[in-house]
Amino acid sequence: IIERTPLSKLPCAELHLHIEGTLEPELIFELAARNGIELPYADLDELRARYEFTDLQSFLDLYYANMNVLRTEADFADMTRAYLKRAAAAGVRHVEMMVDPQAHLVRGVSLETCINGVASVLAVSQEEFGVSSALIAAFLRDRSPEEAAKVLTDLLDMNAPIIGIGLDSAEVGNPPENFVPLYEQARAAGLKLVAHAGEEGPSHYIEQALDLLLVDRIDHGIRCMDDPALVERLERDQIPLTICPLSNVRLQAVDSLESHPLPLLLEQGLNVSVNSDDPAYFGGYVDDNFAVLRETFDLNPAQLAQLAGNSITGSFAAAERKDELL
Ligand code: ES4
Ligand code: ZN
Repeated sequence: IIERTPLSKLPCAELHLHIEGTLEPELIFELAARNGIELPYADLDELRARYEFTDLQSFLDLYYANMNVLRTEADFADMTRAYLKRAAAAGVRHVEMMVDPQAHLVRGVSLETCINGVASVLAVSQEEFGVSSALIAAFLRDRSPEEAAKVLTDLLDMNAPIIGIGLDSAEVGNPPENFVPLYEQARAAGLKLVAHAGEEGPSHYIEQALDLLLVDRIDHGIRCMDDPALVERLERDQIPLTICPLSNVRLQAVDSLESHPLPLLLEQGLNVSVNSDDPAYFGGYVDDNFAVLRETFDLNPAQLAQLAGNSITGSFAAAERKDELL
């Protein structure tokens, strides 16, 4: 019998979550039917058979294809509500979620539809689910920096309720240095800054995100392991790394969960947290990520509490909310 500390005793924040990555197969079929969209899969099993990935791109192909069912504000709202319900059950008390506006704009879905659909539910997340929340607009690094700048301008013009910007999608060959003007624009607007770096890309991209984009937090960052001086810097400056164990395993960013660097980074005093990334695609939510970590590495209560605490200190929540959760 495995002794389990109830996760409910560890309130945590989820800092690395793509809301479109919470779109479960059942909801994909429901939204397709509602919107009169014919799916290229006969049934749930046929769709589920596609969830085997060899790298980031093989996942992104399915992730973007499945978004096709998101057409109306209600679709975005229903997806967001389903996530918050599941996250609350996982012990999440605060979430900073990313949305990919460009992935919808290219399909002819407006910024208003996507942002208002998600934001309408985030506005009541505390009252309805006991989860405080914030929204981060993520930009697709495999599309042009000019397009990203235009979308950010539109978001600012419409007063979109975003607290920050992020950078995601295909990493290798699309370095942070390409997005310096975008991050300057966001910083000038008072937004927080995060970026995926060192997921599949080299450790040098993590340094670029810190030195050129001036990010507050790194999403993933696991490739810092290739550069001991960088690991030391991340520890010294307490740069939060939002780690996603099941994602890294499913996308083969690590050879196996057993070889995941999270325990080493935790041991070395870095601010690492546990996150689900795209839970509908990678085999689980935050509680599932904690469960596999605990089973694989036999983490003790102090280590689990440190991970949960890091998620709160690494968040952009107001000081009073952090005090409540710590
Ligand atoms: C993503 Cl796991 C991951 N990496 C990069 N971009 C993404 N967008 C959604 N999930
Ligand atoms: Zn991600």
